[in-house]
Order: sequence, then C-alpha cells, then structure tokens
Amino acid sequence: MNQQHDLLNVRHTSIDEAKMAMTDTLAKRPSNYSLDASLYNDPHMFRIDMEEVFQKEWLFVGMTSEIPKKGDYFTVEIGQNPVLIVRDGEGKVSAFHNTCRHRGSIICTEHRGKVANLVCPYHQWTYDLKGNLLFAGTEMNKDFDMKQHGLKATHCKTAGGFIFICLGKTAPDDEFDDFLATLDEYMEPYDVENTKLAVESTMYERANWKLVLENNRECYHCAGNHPELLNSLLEWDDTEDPRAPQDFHDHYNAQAAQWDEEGIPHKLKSFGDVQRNRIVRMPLKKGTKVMTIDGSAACNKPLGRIQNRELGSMRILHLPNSWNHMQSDHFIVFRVLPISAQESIVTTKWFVHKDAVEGVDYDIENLRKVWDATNEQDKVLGERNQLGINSIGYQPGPYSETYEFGVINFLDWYSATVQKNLKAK
Ligand code: 3BY
Ligand code: FES
Ligand code: FE
Repeated sequence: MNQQHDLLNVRHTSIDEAKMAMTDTLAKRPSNYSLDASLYNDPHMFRIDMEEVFQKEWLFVGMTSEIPKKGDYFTVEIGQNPVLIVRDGEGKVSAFHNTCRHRGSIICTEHRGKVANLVCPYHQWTYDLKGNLLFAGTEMNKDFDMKQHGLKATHCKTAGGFIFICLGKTAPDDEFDDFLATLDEYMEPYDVENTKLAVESTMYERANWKLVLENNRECYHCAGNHPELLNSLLEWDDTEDPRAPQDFHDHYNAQAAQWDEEGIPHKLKSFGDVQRNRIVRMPLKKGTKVMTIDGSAACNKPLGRIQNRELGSMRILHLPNSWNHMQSDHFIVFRVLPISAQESIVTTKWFVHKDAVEGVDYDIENLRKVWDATNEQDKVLGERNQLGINSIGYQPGPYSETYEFGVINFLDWYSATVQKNLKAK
C-alpha cells in the first residue's frame, strides 16, 4: 500500500460526514458480520478510531520491569502522540506527553534510555522526573511562570507489572479498576519487578489495527497456519470454550488441582459484558511446559515463586490493544498500535527472571522462535485480509459463532465504545 492508493479509500469528504456515517454503520451492522470496508481502510474512519478509541480509552504500553530504576524511560507513539513513560526517584511510574512546553519539540528522542532529568534537545529546557520544569534558560520574560510549564501528564495506572495509559481528559473507570485488582492478584506469583526484558520485536503490518485484533481473537486460522504454535497451544479460547471436549476438561482439571496446591490463580475472570478484559490460565498441550518449539523449558530459572513448570499459559486480554501469555519460566506481552488506516505496529516483548543469564540459562533464539514464526504468519494473514477488503468485490462476511466468538466480542466492544464516545461529545 502506498499513499496514492490510500486516496482511493476516501469515501467521506469531511470528518463530520464520516462521523455520521460511522454512527449509522455501527448502529446498523449485524454483530456477527465483518465490518463495512470503510472501517478498515478509510482515513476519515481511521481518524475517528484514533479520537474515540486510542485517545480516550485505557491502552497497554509496557511492563514496569522495563524501567526498573530511577530515570529509566521508554517511549511510545499513540498515532501522532508521542508519549514517554518514566520511573521517578520514589519508584513511581508516570506517563507524559513527549512534547516540550517551550515550542513543542519531542524531548526523549530514543526508544528507551536512562536520564537524570528530561532535557529537551532543542533549547535545553529541563524537567524533573515528575514533569516539573526546572530550567528554562535565562532568556524568558520576567513574568514567565515555570510552574505553568510542566510536562503534560497522561493518566497512568500500573497493576501486576502492567502499565496502562489513557490520553483522554478523564479516564473511563467502568470496570477497569476491578480488572487491575484481579491482574495484581493473578500476577503475584510472577514477581514482575524481578524480571527483565530479554528481547523485543517490532513488526510493521500493512493492515488496519482491527484486522490485527480480529486475527488474534480466533484460532480458526491456527490449524492452517501455525504449526510451531500448535506444538504447545490448545486451540480453545478459554476454559469455558463450548467447543472443548471432555478430554480437555479432564486435562484442565488435573492441572488446576496442581495449580491450586501451589496457590497459582487460574479461574477465568472477565470484565465488561463482552470480555473487554479477561484473564484465564489455560493448560498447554499434554507433555509441554512452555511455548517453545518442542515444548520444553525456555529458561532454567522459573519466574517469581513458581515451582511447577507446567503452569500452562495465563492469557491476559485487554481491548483494544493487547494480549499476553504468562508461563512458568518466561512471559510474552503483545501490543498493537495503529499508524494509519492500513498500517499497524505489533510489538512483542519476552521477559525472563532478572537473574537468568543469556546463553547460560536461556537462549534468545529458542525463547522467541515460536512467536516470531507465529507473528510472521499472522502478519501475512492480516495483510492478505486487508488487500481483499480493499477490493470492490468485498462484502462483509459471517463470523462463526463457535470459532469466532472472540472476534464478535471484540467488535461489539469496539462498536459500543465508538458510539458511546461519539455521543459523549
Ligand atoms: O494465542 C493467542 O494469543 C491467540 C489465541 C488464539 C489465536 N492466537 C494465536
Ligand atoms: Fe524544547 Fe525549545 S522546544 S526547549
Ligand atoms: Fe494467529
């Protein structure tokens, strides 16, 4: 896709017209059908997604153990909004718009790093780790008020080592705090503060962000596309998946009894009426420990207080932009961020115990192999999906209610959220 092609997808001449079309399309859509093409490729519709979803809802950005010490930071771009996440001297993690209060330059120019203070590279205005302006040279007018020119904070909450931000004026609370409390409880065995980022990958995908999510929300495509993943992953979506046979329930019950003995939380918890947030520990295939090619351990050191290597994978879902796999000796987090109507970035990060030594306790290639292969396969699927949707021959098609209920849930959440936020104006 190039920029000229993008113009072919402009169906609406103004943003107001697009908003009316969005409201109309979402109100009329059958919930078990894929969306109208414009919602996957029209730049105006994309702008609405950015304004109503990515600039108003809670988003997953990363883990607290990526920035373990004072002054450690990482940056993230929410569409055109550069944001920096930093740990201050008291250990608190905060998020700020990465834009200087002088003339707006970005401040942190690297993807991650460590600083004593946040210094703008343009004219060296300097902010402390809480965003207060400390220094603005000697050239400002006498009435210049430093206190009025601190960095703009975004909402930021952490739980169980996960960092979420919200760029909206007010952050939605719905059931988010309930989810965070459960996340804290379910992540306790992993002791995230004592983990470290082993490796990360950034994948550019020529597909609308919703196609990336839709693809992730079903395993209908797994048998035909993910040979490496299926060495260890069971295709059922959660422990209550109506398709799962008795064999699965027997396997789950046997494992769950062991997890209970070790005090490892596992029961399915979902928040919101369409599983906007969900946590569930799923067993992996019999005889496998983690998601490596042969299912054997990926790291000699299990995480936190974990002893049983067969902890399956705790799947954590956070719409609109994250799914995660927490296992006994490593965990993997996934983050999707949109770039344009037909472009997204998928970031994957692998974490191990902070004392694990690369090359001794774990091998990076072995650690990342299954999900590198899976991500690559999913990227191809998403890009093919986008190409076909761009055709004048595309017509929304039916989802399977047994295999694709996760997709239906996602789009129900998306649709309700966009409609609610558009109305709230
Ligand atoms: O494992 C995942 O993250 C999801 C669930 C099923 C399809 N996909 C691979
Ligand atoms: Fe940051 Fe001038 S723009 S110091
Ligand atoms: Fe997949």
